[in-house]
Amino acid sequence: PILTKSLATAGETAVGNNSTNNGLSKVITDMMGNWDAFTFSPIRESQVSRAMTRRYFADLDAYAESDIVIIGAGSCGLSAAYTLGKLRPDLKIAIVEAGVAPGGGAWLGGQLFSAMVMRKPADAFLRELGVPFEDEGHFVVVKHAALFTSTVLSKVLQLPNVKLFNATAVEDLITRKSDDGEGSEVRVAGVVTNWTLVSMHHDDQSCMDPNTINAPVIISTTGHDGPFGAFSVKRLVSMKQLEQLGGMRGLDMQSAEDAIVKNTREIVPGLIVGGMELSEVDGANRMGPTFGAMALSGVKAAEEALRVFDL
Ligand code: AHZ
Repeated sequence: PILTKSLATAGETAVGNNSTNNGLSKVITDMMGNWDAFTFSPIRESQVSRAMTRRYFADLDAYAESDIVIIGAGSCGLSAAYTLGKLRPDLKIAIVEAGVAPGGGAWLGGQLFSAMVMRKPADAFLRELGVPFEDEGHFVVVKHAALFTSTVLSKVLQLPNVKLFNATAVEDLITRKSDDGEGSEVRVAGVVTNWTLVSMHHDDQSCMDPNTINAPVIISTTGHDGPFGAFSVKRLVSMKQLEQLGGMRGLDMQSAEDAIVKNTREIVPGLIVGGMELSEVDGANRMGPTFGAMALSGVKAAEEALRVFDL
């Protein structure tokens, strides 16, 4: 554990809302109907710039050596971050998400149909988060997938030992010669990152060098292959650490979810793969719009990370 308290978290104040009997805080209710007298506290533009950049660069500095990096902030990556961040407040956990908006494919329950289905026993994770659901027997339904995603996201972001770097793509893996004696040529020892917008312009701009994060354990949850996704496992193939990918198979909800959770594991030393990225390694079926396996694969990835870490 190498947690150093970053500038971003130093001196934070807890905010209570002092709610009145109408449910809103007294400060807000006093403001309402009194807008003529209203004014914001003074500020200078440079203060805003410094407030943001000082914290961001302090975080870049602090998290350049992380304990765990999670690649991808979809339902699996966020579930892993929540579990690890809660279990081990002493570990420094960086999440790197290529998109501006974290959440991956979990903002809608499937197609455009709002509700999110989770098969039991994944309701345990919803209870853990405090996300309400309707019980339909063998499965439960959250009224909107965004309720799950925003809740897990807000809990993760409140953890002092987790930093989300969004709009940042993992462009490569850092590797070292392996010393595990089990036939693996390399161990993964970190990630190479770049602003996503920069990553998208390597073809039409001259070299724009990336940044790095060292960490003894990486959890990759970049989703199934597509325009992006399955990033780490495709890279393992191109660096000849995996012979080939199995390729995600057709949809079979019944078997797919068990397989993803049970097979969430360290693929090469230092790299754990979870969620739908794993289906590309194993040639496993997809499960479509049911999300219990993503949450519990995240929990299993967290457990594997602590085991690999030997802590
Ligand atoms: O932006 C991606 C998404 O938020 C992010 N990501 C991908 N490549 C990345 C890279 N660097 C940083 N190189 C990267 N971030 O990874 C996230 C993946 O989220 P996801 O929701 O696609 O994956 P998941 O495995 O958490 O959940 C998948 C849920 C399912 S199942 C399914 C089906 O069976 O068809 N489809 C989906 C979306």
